[in-house]
Amino acid sequence: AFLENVINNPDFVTGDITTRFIDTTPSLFHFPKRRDRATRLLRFIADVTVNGNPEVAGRPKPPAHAHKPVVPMTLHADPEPGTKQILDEKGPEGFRDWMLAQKRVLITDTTMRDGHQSLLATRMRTHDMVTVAEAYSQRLPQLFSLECWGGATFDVAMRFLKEDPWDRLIDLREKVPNILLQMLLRASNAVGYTNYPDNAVQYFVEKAADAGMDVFRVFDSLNWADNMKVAMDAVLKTDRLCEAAICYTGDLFDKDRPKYDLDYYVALGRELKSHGAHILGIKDMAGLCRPAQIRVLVKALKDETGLPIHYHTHDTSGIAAATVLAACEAGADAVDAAMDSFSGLTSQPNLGSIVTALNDGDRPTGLDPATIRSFSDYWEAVRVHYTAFEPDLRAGASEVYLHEMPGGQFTNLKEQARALGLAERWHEVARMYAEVNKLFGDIVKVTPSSKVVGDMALYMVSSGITPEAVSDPNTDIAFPDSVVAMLRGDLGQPPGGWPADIQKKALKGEAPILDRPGKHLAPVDFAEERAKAQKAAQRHVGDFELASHIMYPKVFSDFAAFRRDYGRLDVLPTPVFFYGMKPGEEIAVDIDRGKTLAIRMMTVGEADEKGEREVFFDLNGQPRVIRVADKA
Ligand code: 3PY
Ligand code: ZN
Repeated sequence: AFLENVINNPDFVTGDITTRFIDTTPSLFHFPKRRDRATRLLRFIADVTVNGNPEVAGRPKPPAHAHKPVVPMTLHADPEPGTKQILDEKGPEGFRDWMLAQKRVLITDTTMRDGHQSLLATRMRTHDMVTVAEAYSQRLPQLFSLECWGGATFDVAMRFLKEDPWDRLIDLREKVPNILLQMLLRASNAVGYTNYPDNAVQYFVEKAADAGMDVFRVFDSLNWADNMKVAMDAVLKTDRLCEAAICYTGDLFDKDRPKYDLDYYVALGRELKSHGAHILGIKDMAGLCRPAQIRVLVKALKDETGLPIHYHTHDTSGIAAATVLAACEAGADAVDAAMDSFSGLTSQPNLGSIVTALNDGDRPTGLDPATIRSFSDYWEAVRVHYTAFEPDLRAGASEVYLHEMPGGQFTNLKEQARALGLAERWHEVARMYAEVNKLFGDIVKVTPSSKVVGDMALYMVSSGITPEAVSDPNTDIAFPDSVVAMLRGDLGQPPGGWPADIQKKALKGEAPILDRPGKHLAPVDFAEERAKAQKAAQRHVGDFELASHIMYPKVFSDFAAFRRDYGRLDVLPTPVFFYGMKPGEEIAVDIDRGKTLAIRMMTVGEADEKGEREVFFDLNGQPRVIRVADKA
């Protein structure tokens, strides 16, 4: 088929080809499909129905009352113009000034990114987001932004949800043309866990902007502004909004920890402004900032930089909403919250309640609490379908002030501890996490530095290693690889550098790097990488997918293979994706604009002598039979 395509291609026929012919002519790879989309989808449904989805194996099931989430009513009128139009009209600097001129507090809804990342192990599927997206554009055009992309969502989408994160962004953009879309970008770590070459970071940012991203919240896991510059410059080139975030750690007022005092944050804020930030984010990823601290911090950063301030926190402590309200009183321009049913605990504080409280004061948000509730009801019904990923967490905990774990890491680490047989010793792990932070010289802990601290804490608790043993130059320690890499300087430099003694011990004579890790990484050769990606995927790979391959080559090729077998799975309702269908159940699946499949599951046959079962469907009124191997 490939040769046939080549021979019949008009450019080939006329001789108008270059050596880049294959790269630039994706249609060569459009072979007559062996299986049509409907069949591939039926194969997936049949397989999950017979064998289950390994992602939820052995996990709690949704309760019987789980039902289809009801999308808040919309009129399908043209949506009102919102923040997206203001950015398009005024450009990023004009937008910055517009933000500063607003009296109202601007609200970011984090439900589609940090909300589920922090509560449901990042498992929310594109289907549940895109289904409600148009309603957002119609009913909530007053929102500042939807945080809906980046952070851990990028790899989890491919790895576990078998969907393309770029499809998510492109579809949300199409359905929400009026509200800013926001992402979390880990500076040189992009959406990964390690530094990437500079041109890989630049490419990623450029593609995200092409796909519709508006606000890039850029942070560095050690608050190292030098290491944020590459990503920030890339954002500035796109003419979208560069929100440079300062990660908040420790306690602004603790005289015994003077490293992270007000002068530190103000100096960092100034530096980020000098790098071109349009907005200054305060990224309180563990939710450590209390009302007294935030008042001082917001005021100082605003006075000293003149930039709009956007405050982000987590409710692990149980009192984050108080801090958000204090931030607003102190002059924060925008704040983050999660829809009520995705709020609290390690997620963001409650959007509906914060809006209601702010509307009592002199900076009302312009948002209507009743409308918010109808969206929260939708998300509440969505959440029930993800029962398998609900954390074992019932109450806020002031213990967060001791361990300082980010909200997005907390349940993850707890799960890892359980897997190591340390479930009963969780509080010990939490205390050890604090000890490891001290051993590393008191650092900012946020992806990926937080993961390194977690690795070390788990290693020490599970192997019975004390902090004293780690410090003792005469006791040999088998440091986890991630720890060695971080102390070598692979993630960059913390303020004041790494403590020399532990660094020396971990590196065993190897010389650390002291400058930007990106300087030591060879630039990506895009043509070469595209060829590799195409080989792995066995088809043409476009620019978005190339960016996925550059971030996560193995995850991408596994995903591409899955996609080859089953097609786009984000079209399926969540219960079907995780649990398959029951006999008699019928679903309508939109596989394309105006193309809907009516799928009814009829019955599942007995396993034959080869261990295969026939699964009977009715597809748009026609009987279809799919054979699947029963793996039980
Ligand atoms: C991430 O990097 O994914 C985070 O949420 C950090 O807070
Ligand atoms: Zn967060």
